[in-house]
Amino acid sequence: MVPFKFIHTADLHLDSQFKGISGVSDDIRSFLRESTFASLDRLMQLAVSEQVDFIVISGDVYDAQDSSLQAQLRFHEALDRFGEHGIGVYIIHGNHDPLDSPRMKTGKREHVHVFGPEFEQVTLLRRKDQKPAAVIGGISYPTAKVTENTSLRFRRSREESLFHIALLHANVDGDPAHETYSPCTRQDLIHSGYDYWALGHIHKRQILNELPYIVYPGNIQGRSIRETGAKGCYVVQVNEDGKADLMFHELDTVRWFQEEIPIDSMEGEEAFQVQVEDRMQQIRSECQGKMSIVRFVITGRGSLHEKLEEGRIAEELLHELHRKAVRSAAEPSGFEGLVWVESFHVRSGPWIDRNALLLEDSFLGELLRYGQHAREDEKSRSEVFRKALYPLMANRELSRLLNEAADEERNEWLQRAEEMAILLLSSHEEGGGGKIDED
Ligand SMILES: [Mn+2]
Repeated sequence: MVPFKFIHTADLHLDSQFKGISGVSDDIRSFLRESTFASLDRLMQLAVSEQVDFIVISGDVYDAQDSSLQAQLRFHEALDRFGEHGIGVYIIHGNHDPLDSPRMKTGKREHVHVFGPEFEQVTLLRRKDQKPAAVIGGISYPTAKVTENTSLRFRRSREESLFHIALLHANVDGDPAHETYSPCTRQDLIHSGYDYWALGHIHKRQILNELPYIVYPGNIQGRSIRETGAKGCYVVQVNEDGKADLMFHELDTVRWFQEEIPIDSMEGEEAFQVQVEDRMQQIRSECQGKMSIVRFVITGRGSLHEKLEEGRIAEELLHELHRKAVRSAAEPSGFEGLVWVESFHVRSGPWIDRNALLLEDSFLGELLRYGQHAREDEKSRSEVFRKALYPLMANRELSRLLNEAADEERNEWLQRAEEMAILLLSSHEEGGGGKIDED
């Protein structure tokens, strides 16, 4: 087998809108809008510096079916750059950019191959000597919703001795966090006889299997708080024995974080503020040269909870941090090391022994047991929600949003409601109900 090197990337989602983020200045907004393109530029530089033979893109090049003209032009520019360096590009389309959506045409480019809606295979030649190096099989989504297990169509070619790479945009083993398009199992892929499954669709980077390789490289730029951590692609080196070595490379220019701040042993507002600023400093040094966006989740139980619940501390601190961030973004190279606090989520509770309250023969004890049960039992949860949200359901938009909420989110609301009830009721009850003695 001739050794060769390639890049596996997927889910570029060019021109993502970053709709979930508010309060940013125009400068920051345009920096965010530019980030998917900046990651594409870094992908290009990486391909050139690593001297890869080719690159495979496993679907979702564009973010939306009606992708912008800008996204298309920037992608075509990147394709041309790959061509100038003799790097072949192999593309499948996914559920965000199926073949039937506008602007999907890549034009005539010798070095670019876009797979059609039917399974096909191409043999590829190594860049430096044009020796056959690998076979790539792939299928694009003809329309946005592919419910067939298309992985079963992959067959090894007659060029038995070559390394076989499969390009598929699919949900392997039914990841519930993503739409189950092109559903298949790990076993389906292992039995196919292919050496490397270059997958796309799930944005979380993961290697599901090593012999053969079954790989999600994740997206190249996180787009929301659900996509935290480093984002990038894999450089894959295949040696003479057909063994693959994977190396992850970061490509993101904006990185998302979710950080917990426990308040258990926190004395006052200043301690909270110091904790927040320390974390921001840590993130800044971890992400040099990048912008970061962080959501702080306040957890634990402590005396500070009551004030946090009231909202003023976090609101004022957020306002101040945003003011500083906007100011430093306006300076030259101001986005490097910029940390934008997306929000503070209060998930803490008052300084109270909840377990003791749960056992108590009181109204509050009863209420907590009721909440606990609703969180554990699906039937009673929907009953609680049906009754509690009834007045809001007449509003179409509200009822749509409420119905969309996942069980996890509903449980979080219940938990918040309980903490609020503890706060409101315990201060009016005789004896304070389960309050921890201060000593
Ligand atoms: Mn995607």
